[in-house]
Amino acid sequence: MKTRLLFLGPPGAGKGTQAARLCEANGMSHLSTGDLLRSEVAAGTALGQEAEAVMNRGELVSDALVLAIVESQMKNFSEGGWLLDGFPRTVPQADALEPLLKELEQPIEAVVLLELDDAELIERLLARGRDDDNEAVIRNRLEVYREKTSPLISFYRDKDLLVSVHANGSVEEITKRITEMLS
Ligand code: B4P
Repeated sequence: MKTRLLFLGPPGAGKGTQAARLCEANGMSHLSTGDLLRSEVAAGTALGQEAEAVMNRGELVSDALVLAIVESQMKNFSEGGWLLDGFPRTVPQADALEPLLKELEQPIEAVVLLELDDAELIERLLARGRDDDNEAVIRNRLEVYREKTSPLISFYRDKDLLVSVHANGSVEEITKRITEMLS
């Protein structure tokens, strides 16, 4: 099974849910930039204070800030592989990731794109009810995804790394689908 992975997809597609299951089952390191940013916010660090308002508007935190977090965490990657969840989210982040992975001599093996239609995304996020999960903010996050993150689909398709998975159905079904695609 491929164990050096990126998870890509719109907000609410289940990246965090599926990433946690896959990493647990396969002994991979799970790096979620969303979770790392939320811990900085909860701890009230300077970085968290800078990120909080941006996240609550449904915008993306600056590339420089996210890259600083990712770079420090990559040193702790497990031998068993890793999964970057919600990172990269922009083409500049993807460009910056390449030399970091080259230095580690650990190239990406696959980029998993989780796809789901907007109505279901909105329904799931409203049910989750995090601080950034109200309808106006969710719609903005979907716009931001289309504008800034979706160009990564062709970026990774051109590198022959993209694997698309339908993210509808039960959590277990989707994990099975992803695992089969990566075997
Ligand atoms: P993230 O933390 O990455 O969260 P997300 O995209 O909203 O959700 P995800 O797709 O992981 O869905 P989940 O599993 O939770 O980003 C939050 C914010 O952080 C961004 O808006 C941005 O501001 C900032 N950020 C993060 N990374 C950044 C970066 N690289 N650059 C700049 N800014 C960055 O699932 C959603 C809900 O659906 C859950 O309630 C779950 O229980 C439910 N669910 C999951 N699977 C389901 C299923 N099969 N059926 C029904 N419900 C399901």
